[in-house]
Amino acid sequence: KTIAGEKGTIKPDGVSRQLVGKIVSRFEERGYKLVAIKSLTPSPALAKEHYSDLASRPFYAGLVKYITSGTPVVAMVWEGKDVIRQGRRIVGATNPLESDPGSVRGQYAVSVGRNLIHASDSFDAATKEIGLWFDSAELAEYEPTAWGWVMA
Ligand code: DAT
Ligand code: MG
Repeated sequence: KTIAGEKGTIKPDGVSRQLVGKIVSRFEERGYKLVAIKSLTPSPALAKEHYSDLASRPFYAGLVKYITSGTPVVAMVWEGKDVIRQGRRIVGATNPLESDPGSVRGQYAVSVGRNLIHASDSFDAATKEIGLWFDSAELAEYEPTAWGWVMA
């Protein structure tokens, strides 16, 4: 089953700061469909593969350590019109100094290394990440009640 969705992950700081509900609400209230959601502590292997594009960067080891700290993350799949590009806008720029104040990072984060949430940045990345974090049986197929009105 192929889901044209985006993969979002609330990072350990978002869970520890008890912002999960507020972050989930932004996607839900926008009208996106929650296809999958689970809380877990990723293994180092999963975190490394998730961020494999950044393996040569100086912050990579610290990034993997943060994501695998033991405080769980909340992995999500969201589906709907323009969800990848809109998801990036909901989340905000990587560096909170540049994040729009209305975005998740712009409202709640001040450090690039503790920026609360991951969001896929392309269709290919989303496809890779959904496959990495979820079994296809975990991806729900249903239609939210207002779907036709929101996604017209
Ligand atoms: P994004 O999470 O906005 O997609 P990215 O893919 O470029 O950003 O980097 C992944 C994560 O790595 C980012 O959310 C936080 C961390 N990171 C990026 N640049 C960093 C930097 N210069 N110093 C510390 N951490 C950084
Ligand atoms: Mg990225």
